[in-house]
Amino acid sequence: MTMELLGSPASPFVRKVCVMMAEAGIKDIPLVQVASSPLGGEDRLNAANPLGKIPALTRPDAPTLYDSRVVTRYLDATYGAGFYPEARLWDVLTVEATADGIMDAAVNLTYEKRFRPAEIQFATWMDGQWTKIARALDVLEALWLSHLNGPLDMGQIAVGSALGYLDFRHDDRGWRIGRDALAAWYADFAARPAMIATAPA
Ligand SMILES: N[C@@H](CCC(=O)N[C@@H](CS)C(=O)NCC(=O)O)C(=O)O
Repeated sequence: MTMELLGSPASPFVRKVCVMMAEAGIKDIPLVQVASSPLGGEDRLNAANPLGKIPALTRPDAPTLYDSRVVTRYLDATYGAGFYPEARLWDVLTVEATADGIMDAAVNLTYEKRFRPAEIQFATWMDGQWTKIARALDVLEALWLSHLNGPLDMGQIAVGSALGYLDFRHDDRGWRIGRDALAAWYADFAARPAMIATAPA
C-alpha cells in the first residue's frame, strides 16, 4: 500500500498540498476524497486524524501525518522538492503561516455561514475574521512581494492557495481592492498548470 492524501479539492489546505505535489512532480500519491466538517467528519477521516481535519497523509506502517504544514514539509524532505530552502527558511515559514492564517479565518467565515442558523450568525465575529484576512493581505502586499516574485517555494504555493480560496468562497469581499501588486502577482501565479489542475469547482 502506498501513501494516500485524504481530503477534498474544495479545501484550501488540501489544495496547498496538491499544488505542492504537482509543482514537485509527485504523482504517486492519490487524493482520496473524504468529507470533513466541524460538526463531525467521516469515520475514515476521524480514524486517520483524531482532529477530523483535512488534509491527512496516510503512510504504510507509520502513523498518519496531519496538518498541511507537516504534510508539505514531510513531502518536501522525502521527495527533495526544495520548497523549504535553508537560506530563506524563516521567511518561507512566515509567509506560509500568513497564508494558512488567511485560510483559517476564511474557512471560519464559510463555516459560520454554512453551519450556524442565520438568526444566530455573529456578524461582529465574522467582521473580525475578515479584518484578520485584510491585515494579512496588506502585509503580503507591503512586505512580501519581492519574496513572492522570487524562486518558487512553499510560501508562494500557500499564498496562491489562500487567494484562490478567497475567490472561490468570499469573492464578494473584493480582496483585490487596494492591493494591485498582490492581485497582479496572483494573476500570474493562478495561470500555473499546478493551479489550474487543482482549481476547486
Ligand atoms: N491547520 C490545519 C487546518 C485544516 C482545516 O481546517 N481543514 C478544514 C477543511 S478546509 C477541516 O478539515 N475542517 C473540519 C473541522 O474543522 O473539523 C491544516 O493546515 O491542515
